[in-house]
This record gives sequence, structure tokens and C-alpha cells, in this order.
Amino acid sequence: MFHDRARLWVQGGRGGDGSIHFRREKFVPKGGPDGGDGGDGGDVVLVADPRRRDLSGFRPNQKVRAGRGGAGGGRLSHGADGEDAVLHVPAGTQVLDGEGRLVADLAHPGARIVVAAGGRGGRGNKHFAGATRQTPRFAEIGLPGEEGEIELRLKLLADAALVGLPNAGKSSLLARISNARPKVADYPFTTLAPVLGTVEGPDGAQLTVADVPGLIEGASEGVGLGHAFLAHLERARLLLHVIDASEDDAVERWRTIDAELAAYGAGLDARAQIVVLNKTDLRPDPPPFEVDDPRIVRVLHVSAATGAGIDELKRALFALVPHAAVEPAADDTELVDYLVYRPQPSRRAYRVFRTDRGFRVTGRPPAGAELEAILEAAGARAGDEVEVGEETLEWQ
Ligand SMILES: Nc1nc2c(ncn2[C@@H]2O[C@H](COP(=O)(O)OP(=O)(O)OP(=O)(O)O)[C@@H](O)[C@H]2O)c(=O)[nH]1
Ligand SMILES: [Mg+2]
Repeated sequence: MFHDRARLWVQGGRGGDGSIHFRREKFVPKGGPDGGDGGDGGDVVLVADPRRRDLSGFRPNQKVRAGRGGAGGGRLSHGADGEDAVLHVPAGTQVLDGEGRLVADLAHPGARIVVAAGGRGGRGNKHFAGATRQTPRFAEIGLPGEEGEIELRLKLLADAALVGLPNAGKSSLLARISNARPKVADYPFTTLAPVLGTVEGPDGAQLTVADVPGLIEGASEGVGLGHAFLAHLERARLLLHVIDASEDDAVERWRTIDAELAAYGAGLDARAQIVVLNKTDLRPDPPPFEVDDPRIVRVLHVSAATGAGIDELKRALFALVPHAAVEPAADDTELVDYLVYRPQPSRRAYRVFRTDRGFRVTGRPPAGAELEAILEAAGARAGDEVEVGEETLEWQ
């Protein structure tokens, strides 16, 4: 199975707690504070990895947690930073937040984003010593990491994509021109999942061509298999529109597919097309293909069976793909530089300290159950003294 979607729950690591510690040395009975800082929690990071083909590495609703920061220690020892959780996804993976908003597009191999940042480590008591407070008996606790749900959607990155009705010979053509060996058979919907092939050009140039399941009338509304895969055409700069030329009404079949591209949207009906009339071995003199459309940049007659016209098809690909510009869909334009995604605002209006009797919360903390959850996460236990602003309570 080809997986082009995944939902994950991600959580950055909690920062390590700062340490409450005082120097103890021989002959120094009362040393100053030397509690070190906690380490930062690890981040959950996505990296576009060209070796990945799809999102099948993820389990449904998988939970991913980055490592916790280590606690600070005495003698100013700094806690270790938590380990990042690095997830490898195919190039072309888009990241959506819990509400389905597109937040990042890992369109290039090596692109990285932080989807859940780790919490900052708490500062040790050494930080809070000053002229008026020489023995701070408290230290900051580490902050929780960001957490949230994200959705991944893969949209294949290919220079060109084969489209057409089932059985037109798309996979046969891909096998002819590229290193891919997709299944070919004489029945519709042989191809069940997208296949990418690399085409070798004359001077070492390469380009990639995608073969997706055949489209039929109604595909854009979910009929047949094609609908789920139409998204994979979005990034192709050029479409190779394959038509079985041994049958009649090539123009009508071209219009059927073209209407589906238009109905799907996302700019597919504006994409440049090479019309490939295939199976000419079965009908050496097919009726002329006469469609006057500015998107049709070439009409070629080929036979995937005999190889006739295949060299010309390859030449046309290398000549036309570099110049075919993709008009990005309207909602895609602002994404290019959007590489850091924060599921939640990371500025908190309060701080939590550990004291030698319990906890102290300063600033403007939330009230009620939310505050309880924060203290519980900080490790509060029954009997701990909790200072919030001017109030001192006992934790139940
Ligand atoms: N005679 C002849 N047969 C061809 C040619 N190209 C493909 N075929 C045959 O047509 C049938 C369908 O070919 P495929 O390549 O599987 O077609 P497809 O468009 O990938 O089909 P789906 O994956 O089902 O959408 C197979 O039996 C092929 O052998 C050709 O140029 N000449
Ligand atoms: Mg096929």
C-alpha cells in the first residue's frame, strides 16, 4: 500500500528542573548556592529525506515524544539536553495543524521543521542569588514541551506526470522511458499506487516522471481510484496526457480527462500538456488529433509496444519540462519560507519554581484546573506547600 497521509500527535520534551544545591566543601561550612540549570527538552523535528517514498513508516495516530531534559545538579552541573525526535518523511510532504491548516511544506530534500519545540530547562538556584538573597532555597522547574496534533500529506514531487484513462498505456510508457518497472496488464486500474521513474537525458540530465492510477469520468468527485491520487499531479510541471490512439474519439477522451483536471482545481487545468497518442502499432494511421489549446505544447505519436516515437518523446520531455512553469494554487503561495511551526504560543506569562517546601508560581498563572495540571506536571505531591502570588496553599 502507498501511504500518502498520516496523523501524528507530537510532544516536545519537558525541560529539566533547575537544581537547589549549596556548595559543600571541606572547611567551608556554609557554601553559596551552586545548583545548575536543567537541560532543554528535545524537539520533534521533521526532515525531508529523498530516500523515503511514502508515509508508510507511521502507525495510525502514532504518538511521538522527544526526550526530556536532564535535571541540573550541584556544582553548577548543567542537565543534559533532551534528545530530538527526528522523523524522516518524503520530500513533498506537507504539514497541516490540528484544524487542517497548511503550516509547512517540505518541498526540498533536507528541509526541516520543528513541529513541537521542547520546553526550556529551569534555572538552578545559583541564578537567583544576589546581594539581598544569598541562600535562594528555590529553583525554576523545566517547562513542558509544546504538543499538538499534526497531519502529514504527501504530494509527490515529479517533473512530469502521466495522466489518462485506464489502460491507455501509461505504465507501459513509463517502463519504456525510465528505470521504473511498473505492472502492465490488459485491464483497467492495473496501477493502484503512484510510481516514480527517473528518465536519463542525453548529457547526464535526469528528470522524474510519475505514473498515477488511471482517471475516469467523475474521478474528481471520487469515482474510480484516481481521486485519491490527483493531489500527486499538483507539483508536476508538465502533464503527459496519454491516449489510446487505436480507439476512436481521441479528442472526446482527451476532453473527459481534461474536465476532471479542471474539476479538481489546484491549477491542474492550467498545466502544460504533451498529448501522447499511444498504440500506433495497432492503427498506423489514426485520425488527426485536432484540438486548438494553448496548453498543448506538443502532440506525439508513439508505441510503447514497439518503441516507435519513444526517443522523440524523451527529447520533448527534456526540452519542455525546464520551461514549463507551475502556477501555484492561490493558497500555496506564502508557504515557501515557512519552516518553523509552533503548535502553541511558547511565551508563558508565569514561571514555576521548586522550593525546599514545595512550589512557587509567579507572574500571571492560569487558575483552577489548568494551574493544577501545571503543578501536577511539575511533580507536586500531597503535602507540598504551593505559593501562588501572595497565597500559600497545601497541595492535596
Ligand atoms: N499494442 C500495444 N499495446 C500496448 C501499448 N502500450 C500499452 N499496451 C497494452 O495496453 C495494456 C494497458 O497498458 P498499461 O501500461 O498497463 O496501461 P495503463 O494506462 O498504465 O493502465 P492503468 O494502470 O490501468 O491505468 C497492456 O496490455 C499493454 O501491454 C502499445 O503501444 N501498443
Ligand atoms: Mg498503469
